[in-house]
Amino acid sequence: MKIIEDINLETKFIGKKIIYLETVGSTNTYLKEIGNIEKDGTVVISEEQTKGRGRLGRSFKSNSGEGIYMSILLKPNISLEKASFITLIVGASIIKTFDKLGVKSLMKWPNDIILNNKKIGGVLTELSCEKDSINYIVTGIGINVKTLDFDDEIKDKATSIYKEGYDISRIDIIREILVNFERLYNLYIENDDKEDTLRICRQFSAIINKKVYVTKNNNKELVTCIDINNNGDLVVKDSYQKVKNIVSGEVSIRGENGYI
Ligand code: BTX
Repeated sequence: MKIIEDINLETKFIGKKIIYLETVGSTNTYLKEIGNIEKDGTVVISEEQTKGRGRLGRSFKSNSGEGIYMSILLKPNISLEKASFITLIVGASIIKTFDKLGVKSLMKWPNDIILNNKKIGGVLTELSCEKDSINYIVTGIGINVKTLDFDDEIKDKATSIYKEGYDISRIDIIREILVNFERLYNLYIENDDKEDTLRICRQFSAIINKKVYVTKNNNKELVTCIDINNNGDLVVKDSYQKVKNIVSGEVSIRGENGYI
């Protein structure tokens, strides 16, 4: 295990300590276990994950050396219901990073990053709570950077930056994500300012103005996405033209004719 104290990041606290691992089950699980003793902003990066996790018990394939598998520890003084917005902040930081690096990625609300209609990565935010207060938050980022071959079950919906024709180093992506994240996160935590994050989520949305299936507890409904509201909820219109807000959490979104 290598601990990098500073990789010349232009940040105040995010990534001031980076724990670098060759392999781990899951960077989120690892960081959750040491969340009490490590300081706010600590980052764990692994070359490989053997049990990379997605949402709702799903797995995230994390081949050695092929992607970014990274988690950030956060200790904000916020109420429980404000925590889910952090997933959108992370997503917006990733999208903004790629935009700057010339990669036109989109966000599939609330946590997937899409390139050319396929998934290049995702975000998994988890909380450690006591009663109604947050001990700490771990938010994890998985991005396929160099992967060329995907397992059969995901090969139709997964891709990587390299596979789509972009040769960008992982460290350049990581640096830019952490800088963008700290800025958007501070705006939110210090001033409750969500404007920039929401603007990016709306402008780079893969699903606004599209029909998608929303699945919750085996209930599948075809809706049209209209907007993301100021709370970060997805605003949709159902088949009876009724407008509803969808809160992230237990829902999955699928395109009308496939993944997106
Ligand atoms: P998700 O639940 O939206 O996506 C998981 C689903 O995506 C899987 O069920 C599978 O269908 C598909 N999938 C699996 N692996 C890949 C892949 N490499 N590329 C594209 N599609 C895939 C998304 O969850 C959130 C993923 C967060 C991963 C990070 S990595 C660092 C941190 N540690 C950890 O264990 N998870 C997070």
